Amino acid sequence: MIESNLSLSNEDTHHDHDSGTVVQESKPELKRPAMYSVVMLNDDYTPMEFVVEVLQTFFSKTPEQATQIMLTVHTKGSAVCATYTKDVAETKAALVNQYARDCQHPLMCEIAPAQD
Ligand code: TYC
Repeated sequence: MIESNLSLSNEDTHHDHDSGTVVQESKPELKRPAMYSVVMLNDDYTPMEFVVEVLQTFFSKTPEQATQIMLTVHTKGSAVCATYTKDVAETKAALVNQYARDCQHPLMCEIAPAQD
């Protein structure tokens, strides 16, 4: 049986008039998803130009934005590249880490719960 859940609260149940079966309505999925940031970490060896290329390629940054983020990582130790849902953040971090490995650079990204 197909029933809309849009006008029902989380606790609502229906008594099916034909069979007497109690139908638990599905919970409306209205909450915004948890968000995670991809955080880039500094190291002593990855060339600055490579970091800028990564930020443009994987995070669609302009050359100016990419340079600013790279310099923040270089001077402060880390910086947020971008914020996504958890699945996307995990995938972006893994893609960057694999690409850096493939290119034999120690550059690393990790993910962290976004600050609101
Ligand atoms: N610290 C590196 C250097 O001096 C540059 C760098 C910047 C490396 C940002 C990693 O995420 C990074 N060549």
